[in-house]
Amino acid sequence: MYKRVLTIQDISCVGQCSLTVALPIVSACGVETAVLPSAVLSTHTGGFKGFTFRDLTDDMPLICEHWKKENIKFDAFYTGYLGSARQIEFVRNILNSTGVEGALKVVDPAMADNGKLYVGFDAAFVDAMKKLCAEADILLPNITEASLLTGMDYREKYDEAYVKELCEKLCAQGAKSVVLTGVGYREGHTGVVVYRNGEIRYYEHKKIAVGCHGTGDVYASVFVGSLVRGKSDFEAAKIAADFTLKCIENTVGDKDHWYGVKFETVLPELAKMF
Ligand code: PXL
Repeated sequence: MYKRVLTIQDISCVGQCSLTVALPIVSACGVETAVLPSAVLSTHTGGFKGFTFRDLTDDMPLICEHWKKENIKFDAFYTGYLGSARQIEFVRNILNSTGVEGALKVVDPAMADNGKLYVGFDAAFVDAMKKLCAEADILLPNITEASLLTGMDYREKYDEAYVKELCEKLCAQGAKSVVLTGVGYREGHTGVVVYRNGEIRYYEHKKIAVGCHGTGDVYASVFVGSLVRGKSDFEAAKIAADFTLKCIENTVGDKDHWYGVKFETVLPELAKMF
C-alpha cells in the first residue's frame, strides 16, 4: 500500500534543515509526504544573525478542519521543530484526530543540542514538548533533548547506565520506544541506541569531528522513510546513521558550506535502497 506521512516542522527558507530536508528525503524513500509548516524562518536559528520568524499556529486548526471535511488521513506522523508551546497543543490534537487507525507517531523533539536549548525556546516549551513526547510511538531525541525531557543532568561523558536510565525515564513518561542519537562511548565513535520493551540495541559508527547543522533532521527523515517502507526500527536506525554519515563526509572540507549538509548529491543512493 502507498503510505502517506504528515510531517510537521518549520520551513527554514535557507539552511538545509527541517522541511527542506524532510520533504525530499522522505519522498526519496518512496513515501508520499504531506507537510504542515509550523513556522517560516528566513534561515535556521543556529549561526545566522537576524533571522525572521513567523509562527503559523493560527493556521493549524483551519487546515486540520479542512482535512477532516475532505476525510484526509495519514498513515504516520513525523514531527520536528515546532514554533511555540501553544502550538504543541494543536499538534497533539492533529496527531490524535487525523490518523488512520493505529497511525504511527514519530516525534523528534528538535529543540536543543550540545547541552543547550536552541535560541528562542524556554522551560515552558520543554514542558509542552514533554506532553507530545509522552504520546510518541517512537521518540527520537539526542542526549541533550533526552536530558531536558527527563530532568537528568546533561553529560558530555557518560556510560551505558546513564543512557539506559535516560531511555527508561522517557518510556516511563509515556513514549513507547526511544531512538537516542549521538551516543558515543569512545573516542572517534558515535552511534544510536534503540530502546524498546526494556531492551537496548546499539549501532556504533565513526564520528566525524566537525559538527554540521541539520543532521538531526536528515537522520530523522531517513529513519521515518525507512520505517514506513517496512524496515524494522533497528534497521531504519542503521540506514539513517549510514546516510547521515555520508552526507557529512560529502560536506566537510567545503568551508563555505557551514550551515547544513550537502545531502542532495547522496540522495540517489538512498532512493536505490527502496
Ligand atoms: O535542525 C533543527 C532546526 C530546525 N529548524 C530550525 C532550527 C533548527 C536548529 O537550529 O533553528 C529553525
